Amino acid sequence: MDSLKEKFASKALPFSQDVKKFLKEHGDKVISEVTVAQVYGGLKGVPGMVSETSKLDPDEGIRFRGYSIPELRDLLPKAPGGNEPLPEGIFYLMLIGELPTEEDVADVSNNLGRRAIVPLHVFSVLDKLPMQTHPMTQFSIAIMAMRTEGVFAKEYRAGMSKKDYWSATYEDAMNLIARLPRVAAYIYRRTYHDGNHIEPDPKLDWAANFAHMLGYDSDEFKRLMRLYATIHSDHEGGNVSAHTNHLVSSALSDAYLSFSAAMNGLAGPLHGLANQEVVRWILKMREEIGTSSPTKEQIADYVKKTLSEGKVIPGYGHAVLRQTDPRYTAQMEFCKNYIGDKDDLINTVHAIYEVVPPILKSLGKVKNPWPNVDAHSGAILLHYGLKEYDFYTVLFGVSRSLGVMANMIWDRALGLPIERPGSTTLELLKKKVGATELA
Ligand code: CMX
Repeated sequence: MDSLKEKFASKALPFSQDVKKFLKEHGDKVISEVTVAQVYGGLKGVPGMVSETSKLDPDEGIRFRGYSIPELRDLLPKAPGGNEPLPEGIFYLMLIGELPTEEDVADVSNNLGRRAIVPLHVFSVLDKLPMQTHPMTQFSIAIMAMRTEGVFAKEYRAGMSKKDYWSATYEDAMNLIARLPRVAAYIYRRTYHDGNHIEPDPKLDWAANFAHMLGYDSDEFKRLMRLYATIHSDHEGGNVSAHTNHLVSSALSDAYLSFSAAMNGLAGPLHGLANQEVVRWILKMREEIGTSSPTKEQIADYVKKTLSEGKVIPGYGHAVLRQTDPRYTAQMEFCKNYIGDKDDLINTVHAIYEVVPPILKSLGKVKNPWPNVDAHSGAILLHYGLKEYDFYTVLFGVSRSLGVMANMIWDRALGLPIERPGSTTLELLKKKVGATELA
């Protein structure tokens, strides 16, 4: 057993006993009520699952095991000479529940490095797909193609005991996290660089190696990828990608089946695809207005036009957050440190931040007029030359694997059952609230 797995086992056993005891003593206590509007409104605010890796506060934003993003940028180990956290560190924190030391992070990095070989048939599958296949579709298919290596499915078939589910899931989760950067980089190079692929460099950390395989070898881009993966890794349990993984895996579907499903959810424009939509929207605005530096007045007019066409402003709003997303702020700070005010597109992103919230507020229905993570990420990628915005959600997906896989290992260790919420009908709801006269 590798040392990370051993450490997890030493944490998971007492924790699951704690959960059992808590459930026995308090399992019948009521913690929430559900309104009719919530039943029709995507169950927002209804606690329906447990996720220990991170918790989202509407005003303060995300905390990973209790630590905010600014705290983690300070506390998590960095690569030599770098000043952004290594994503291996946030994975360790989410999985083990403690801040890692430099050695812990090096151990995770080496562990992933040992597992990083992608079976050749995955590349053959990708090579068969039409070039116009969206990168997220390619990504989801490639994850499914990797399932031939699945440990959980093989051991389940061989009669694995329930108590070993977490162990087989750990193996699949780690293999998946290790291999996703190579698969994603392969998709990028085949789609946009004539199949001119770049071999991994085993001396690099997980995010830097990803940057390298994509073809972006500057220190700054490697730093960006470390920050990007860290801030995109998790956003508590109920967002579409995390929840999809949790739901699908509750049927004992393995990490490949569950994560591929999660990526199909991430590929929706109201979730992860918003990062490509933001850049598409800004480029279209620049084209229509005829300038690369639109004024605030021009931006305001374009925002109003977008709304009048019955569309949303991508990158703004959130189902839980009610303030500026700290993941947006972290990227703004990255720009301040490394890019300054010389990039027109990034300046426009910051101008949009001043223009959009008052307009969205004035509509009177938007619960959160502030920017989310996706409002910023694409512009920085474009600054470094990664201009193929259809690929951006794949970067989000690779990063998101850290959080959802940590959760999946925990779900198996806790032996969580199949998920099966109740559904209802309008007629039953009317009866329940005494509104039969409306029938
Ligand atoms: N632009 C225009 N209208 C918006 C809006 C926006 N950015 N955000 C919300 N609204 C509208 C909704 O469409 C809804 O309108 P209707 O009542 O006419 O249907 C109304 O305001 C109320 O919505 P809400 O309760 O404030 O928001 P939801 O929780 O339903 O949806 C989200 C949240 C993120 C889907 C929504 O804000 C949105 O569509 N934003 C733009 C897309 C985006 O940036 N998504 C990325 C989110 C982060 C991520 O997951 O990566």
